[in-house]
Amino acid sequence: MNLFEELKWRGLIKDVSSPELEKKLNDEKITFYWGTDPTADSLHLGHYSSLVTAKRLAKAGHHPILLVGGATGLIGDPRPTAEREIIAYDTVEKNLNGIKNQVTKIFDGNVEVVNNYDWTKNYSFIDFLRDTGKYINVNYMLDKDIIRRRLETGITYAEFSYTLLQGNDFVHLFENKNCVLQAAGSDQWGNITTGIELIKKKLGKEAYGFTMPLILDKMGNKFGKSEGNALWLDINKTSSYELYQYLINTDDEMVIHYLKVFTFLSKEEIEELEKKNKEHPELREAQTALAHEIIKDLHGEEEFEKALNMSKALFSGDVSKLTAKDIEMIFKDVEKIEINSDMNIVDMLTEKKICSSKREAREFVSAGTISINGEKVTDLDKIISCDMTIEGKYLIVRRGKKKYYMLEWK
Ligand code: 485
Repeated sequence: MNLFEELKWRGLIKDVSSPELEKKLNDEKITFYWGTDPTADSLHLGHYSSLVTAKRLAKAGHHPILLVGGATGLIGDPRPTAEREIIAYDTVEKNLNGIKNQVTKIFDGNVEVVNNYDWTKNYSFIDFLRDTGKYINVNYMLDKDIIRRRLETGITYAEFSYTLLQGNDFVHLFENKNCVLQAAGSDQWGNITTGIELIKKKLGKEAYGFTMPLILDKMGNKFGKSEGNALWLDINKTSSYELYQYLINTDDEMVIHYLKVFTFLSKEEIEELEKKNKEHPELREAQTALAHEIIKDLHGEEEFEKALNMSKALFSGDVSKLTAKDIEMIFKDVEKIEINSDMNIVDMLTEKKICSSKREAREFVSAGTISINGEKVTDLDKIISCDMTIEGKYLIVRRGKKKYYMLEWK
């Protein structure tokens, strides 16, 4: 498979500006860019598909440029739904540095990072209107999907102009870096074509663009959100354990598609996993491979091992080897129940509402379905005390196979 065939096989091609792009990607070494606006100090899993695709092009010998939108981030790319909140200058700058470091790390330094603020900050309004605005017809802008969708609810002049800023970036990179291609998610098609149009009209030259389909989950929601929250690429914002949990729970119907998009596993390896998942879906080998590849590529092999061990510990109930830090991570979203004095097991289970009555608590304990920090408690007279806690802090109570409660000693 050549590069373009591979991109197609992986489901990474939605719109292409010209059929010539295929030959360019297969036979030449070109410079390409993709951009992101610093709306947060980290990218999230939704951005990761673009990053991996950029890495694929880079591996094939093309030169990657990541543009961080120090200028465009101050304006805001129109969303189909509503106007964006304006972001303060210093927040944009702080976010920008976070993203720059993150991407540089993911590319092992093999990426050129540029900031469009550098060539936009001194672009005077008059010059902008004469040298950029004059080339683009408003009718052409109104015809763009996102703009059209916003006309009913309203769009400010600032957001309306956004596409010209992004178009100007492409012109700048084309002229100064010989960058002939812009890639992005499919929502960026309108902005990419503005750039191509400007390059054609201003410079009389041809530039190229392609977009990737939006990655959705089985329900048609954007991939990479867990209960409405983004899964961040910054390990301090989203732990490997959380990433692992999200990825290991991928639907069988989606997992092969995600393996193609998000990993560097070969066609043969992915087809093998597809076969395995068909024969033994319960082993979740494809899901494990997905979690392994993404976590390893993002945070290193060790982080994957750690996440795997935490999950195993929870599954088997043997949480005794976990540290207080591990526990905080795993039970991040679980309500902490306070305990501050020694208590009999039955009283504790009832008072902390782990069991609904003393009778139920006694039954559970006698039946051996209650364990504390991985150890079964069957003695009805057992006293729960501070010296049982993990690092003087936590008691993990397990009821049955699946129910976990986190007690914090205060
Ligand atoms: O010259 C450019 C200036 C800004 C941008 C691109 C080129 C950013 C772009 N307008 C944008 O908003 N991108 C999104 C972002 O930053 O979150 C997302 C896209 C997604 C994918 C991803 O960036 O919505 O499709 O391209 C990398």
